[in-house]
Amino acid sequence: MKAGIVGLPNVGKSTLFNCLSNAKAQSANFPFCTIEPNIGVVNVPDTRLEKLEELVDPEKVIPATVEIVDIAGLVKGASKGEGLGNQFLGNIRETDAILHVLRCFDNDNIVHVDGNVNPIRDKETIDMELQLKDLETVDKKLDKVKRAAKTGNKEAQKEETVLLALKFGLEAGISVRAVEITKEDRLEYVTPLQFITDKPVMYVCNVDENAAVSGNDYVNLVKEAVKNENAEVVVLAVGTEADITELETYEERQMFLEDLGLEEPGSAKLIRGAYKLLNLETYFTAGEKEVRAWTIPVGATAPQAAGVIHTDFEKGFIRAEVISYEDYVTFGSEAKVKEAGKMRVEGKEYIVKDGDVMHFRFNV
Ligand SMILES: Nc1nc2c(ncn2[C@@H]2O[C@H](COP(=O)(O)OP(=O)(O)OP(=O)(O)O)[C@@H](O)[C@H]2O)c(=O)[nH]1
Ligand SMILES: [Mg+2]
Repeated sequence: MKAGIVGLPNVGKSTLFNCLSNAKAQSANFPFCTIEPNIGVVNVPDTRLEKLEELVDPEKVIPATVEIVDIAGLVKGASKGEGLGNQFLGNIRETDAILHVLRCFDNDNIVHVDGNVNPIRDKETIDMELQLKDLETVDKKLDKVKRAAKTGNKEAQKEETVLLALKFGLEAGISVRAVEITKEDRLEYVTPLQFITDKPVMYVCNVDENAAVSGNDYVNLVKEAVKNENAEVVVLAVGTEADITELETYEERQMFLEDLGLEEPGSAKLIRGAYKLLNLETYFTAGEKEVRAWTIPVGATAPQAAGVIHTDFEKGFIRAEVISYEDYVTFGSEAKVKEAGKMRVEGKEYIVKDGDVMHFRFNV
């Protein structure tokens, strides 16, 4: 599961990637600086992990991670191959969620490919290219389905109706995720086609440092424009945060953040947002050797969660011993939780909850 950073050229995508990940991407003040996607594995900041570390005092702590991909900038005409558009769109298709970066800062020295700063127009440019690409997919599929529908095939007729709804939506500038289609029809006909505009999206407003806390007029416009999309809008001073990442010590970085008026880097919020966007959550294992956060898809069962550690754990799953994070913190240790009778024994059907602290019993 990975989230892709998408946007026009030169809006700060690679700079953002660099403040998230230790894998340094080339960033420079010219459009199309990035061609090949940069892939980074990013730790997911989680205060619960720090708390468990404090309580257990383990030899090591391992956070959850999420994969972030920095993709080349898209321009108008990308869906027709402009600016290596087809290759770049292919890179976006391979991701599971989209972090859409919008330039919301003024600076005459940083080139804007369309002449001036206007995040709403920029968003529409990107959306349109992604939608046009999806329209191609719909049209291809419709071609096939139409023939079958004509012969009276009921199933094909149903599919045709759904595809036509998508087609009309896309032609009117509506992304696949926002076209009104029933849940069943979506699963049956829409999901398998892996539309780009069906991927969950989060908007990242790249602002300058004096807007890091409360945003600016551009950000307000973005929020207004996307208010019906049910998408998160994150405000981030990307350039400034990239500078902060370069500082040597934690204390220095913290001081810098406080000067900006931030308690934690905006990038931390963004990473957690990406994790959520990918529909991922965390359970913990907590022992003296290691306290660790493990990543599972929302809704995973106990055996599936065990399988993230080792496939044998899943195959030979017997039961799970579960402590909720809150109970762990309230009672302060596994032994005390047990004493209080708050440790639960759960079976194969148990749906793991975000924050569960777990032990698995299994045989191989
Ligand atoms: N002033 C200011 N400059 C920024 C900010 N973010 C990025 N920049 C600058 O803008 C230029 C482009 O940044 P990149 O991160 O390379 O942009 P990109 O979106 O990856 O661009 P492409 O790879 O060409 O699509 C660089 O010179 C950055 O230093 C910001 O928040 N404020
Ligand atoms: Mg770049």
